Amino acid sequence: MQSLVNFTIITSIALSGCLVFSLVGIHLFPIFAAPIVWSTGTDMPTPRSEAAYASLGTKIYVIGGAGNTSPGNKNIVEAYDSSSNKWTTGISSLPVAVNHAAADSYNGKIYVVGGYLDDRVPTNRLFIYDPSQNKWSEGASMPTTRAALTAKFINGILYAVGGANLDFKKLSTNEAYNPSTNTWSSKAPMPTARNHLSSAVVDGKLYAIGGRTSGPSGNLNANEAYNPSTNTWSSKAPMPTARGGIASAAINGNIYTFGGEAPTFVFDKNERYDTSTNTWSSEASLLTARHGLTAVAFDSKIYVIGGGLQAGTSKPATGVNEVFQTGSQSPPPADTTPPQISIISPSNGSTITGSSSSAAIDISGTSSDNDGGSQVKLVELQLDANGFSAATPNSSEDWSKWTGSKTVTTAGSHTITARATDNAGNTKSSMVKINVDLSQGGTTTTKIYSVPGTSSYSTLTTGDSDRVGEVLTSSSSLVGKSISEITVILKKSGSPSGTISVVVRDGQDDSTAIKFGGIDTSELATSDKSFTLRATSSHTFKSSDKVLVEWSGTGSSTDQILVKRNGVDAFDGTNTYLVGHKGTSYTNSNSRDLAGDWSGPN
Ligand SMILES: [Ca+2]
Ligand SMILES: [Ca+2]
Repeated sequence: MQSLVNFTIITSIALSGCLVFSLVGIHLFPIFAAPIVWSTGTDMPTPRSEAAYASLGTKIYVIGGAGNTSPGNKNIVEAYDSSSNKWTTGISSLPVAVNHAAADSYNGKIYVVGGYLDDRVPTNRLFIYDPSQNKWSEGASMPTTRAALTAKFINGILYAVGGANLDFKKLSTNEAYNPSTNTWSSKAPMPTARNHLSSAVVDGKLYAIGGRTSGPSGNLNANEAYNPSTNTWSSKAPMPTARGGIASAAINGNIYTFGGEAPTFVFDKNERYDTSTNTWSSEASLLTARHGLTAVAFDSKIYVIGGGLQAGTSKPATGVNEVFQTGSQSPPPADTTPPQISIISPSNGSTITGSSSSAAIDISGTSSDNDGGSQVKLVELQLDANGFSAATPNSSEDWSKWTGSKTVTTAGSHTITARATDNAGNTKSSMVKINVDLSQGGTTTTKIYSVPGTSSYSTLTTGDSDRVGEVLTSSSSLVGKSISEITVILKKSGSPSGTISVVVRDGQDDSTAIKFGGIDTSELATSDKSFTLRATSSHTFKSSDKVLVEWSGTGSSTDQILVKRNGVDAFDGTNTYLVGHKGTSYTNSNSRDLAGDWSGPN
């Protein structure tokens, strides 16, 4: 290859520290503080674009794709061995010819999902290659038929994200395949619907980068991270150059994103995203501009193979194998330092007063990792020797402050332990001892409100409602009375997490006037359960005050807290009635009341 000869010269000059233009006048190689260079490996035997690809052992499998000079699909599979710089042929062909499919490997096998069959008809089929037998088998089909998607394994589950349907429409679909059960399930959709995107996995999260809305004129710079452990997405710094038809590979927490397709040209871009600093930088461009390419990292090198040389699938494809050396960037030192964790409340040695049967302990604290560390991944709470359950972060992935709740049902001394874990797996615990007094309970309060409830519920869930309770008008019999203890009846649906708060909000400014306590969602069942919470002080009701059960949701509308109510007006006529909260406003339901009992001090 002509360009290969030229390139060897450029590299050697670049290493000597001069700013150099390519002898063929195409490439400009800026000088980095440390040299980062491209070299070439053995070309792929069958030039192809829009192939699926996955690494397994020391090999890169390039699977199917579009052929050299026509959009006709291929079912050929070729594997490049990075340790010998040789291609293996004679691999069993994919059962169907497909392009724009996605692939990843797990447990010694390669999984290929979706893609376009002939005539641009998308498929939902899942094929599994076992190299030990050189055989393909078929798994359960993906629920949503699509092509130009991306798919990656995290902790043994394949997440298939985005893509295009039969009408070339962009998709936000996120579906997960479990090889051990051969079943698919639906996951939180990607915030920015797109196809022709790329992805890479860092620290157990899938980063979905770039893509487009439909054709190359709709290129996107979106960068969104999916955390399977919380089934939530978070927005990250956008890619500098909006591109689709790209490929990404990760090394040492950096994701390199190569190539892409514009309406009339193809990109040679190489942009690096540093997941630890949430910043992008420009890196040395591809030797050969292309789209629909493959990129796989081994050690400190990324192998960027094949692709289309011009915009459009029916244009010439290449088998070039260009190798990007990232070795000059020394890997960050491994994080072996445990994070810090502190319990702010309750304080060590404090006494907490409960009802006759239980006391709800609100717990809050702080956490941080060492400078340059891998950052806190999770804070968990434990009561005595019971199991740990996750606390609630300040905001998504921000554990600098956290809250949680535990319910104690026996008087006396109890231990609360908070444990922080960083992304490198280091842990640190902190504990406080508290004394729980249940002797005050049940004897010093008077019931001021009692509604039995029927089989009727208000739902707390993401995007629907985050508070439900009872509002008092100026004519309510409760105005002027005091409340210090409340019983609410709750059940759950789906997998809610975090803490439910029970409070009174001030009728004038909506601030929290009194908090009775928190209920850890792990204590809920799918059938009714009563929770009695007692505040350490009391609140005297004023007109428009609201007694509320509050929960902020998980991000998935299928995770729900169901708050029991009476289906008809059971207490104090329409002077006291059920209220919901959505967005920033309350909605009234004056023919119903909240189920439960309220008591105040004598
Ligand atoms: Ca650390
Ligand atoms: Ca009422």
